[in-house]
Amino acid sequence: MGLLTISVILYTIFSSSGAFRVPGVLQNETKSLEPSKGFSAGFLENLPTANCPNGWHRHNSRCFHFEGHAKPWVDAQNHCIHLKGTLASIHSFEEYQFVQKVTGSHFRRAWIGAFDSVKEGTWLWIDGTPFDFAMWNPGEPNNHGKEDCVEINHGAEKGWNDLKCTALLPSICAKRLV
Ligand SMILES: [Ca+2]
Ligand SMILES: [Ca+2]
Repeated sequence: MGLLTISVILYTIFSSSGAFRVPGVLQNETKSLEPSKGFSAGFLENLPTANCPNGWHRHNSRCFHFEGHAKPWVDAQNHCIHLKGTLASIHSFEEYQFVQKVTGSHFRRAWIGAFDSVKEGTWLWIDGTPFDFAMWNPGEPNNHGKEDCVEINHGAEKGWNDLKCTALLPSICAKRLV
């Protein structure tokens, strides 16, 4: 038996046993198969992710992340800071449609980064960008019993509602690409 024949046999044995697979490649494969918090993975997979961290979705120059665990607004913001972002600001209808998709196929209610707790009726974004767009539901914002934080996907219209900041909701984080 020639050396070449032995090499071919050995290669066949090892490659079929997976011994030639690089550990790094295996890890990446595992990551890409991981559903995002086990929630609407198939739907979210269709959103672009280029240059964003795992679990974040790309839109223009920002990455967006859906946090499924319900929290008060301030805890949601702190969680976003921990992930090196902030609660998301939204500046156009097209951007809102993208953010709705990030919440999954059921368009779950979620906190975004708008608040009027500094001055009632004056809305600000926590990321410091101008408050130049809103998608309020009819009759909102109504500050009903003191509501200073904003949720999306509210009611049948799936628009925005001001809500008590202590309510427990999922949230949307965003960060700029560097
Ligand atoms: Ca208010
Ligand atoms: Ca309200």
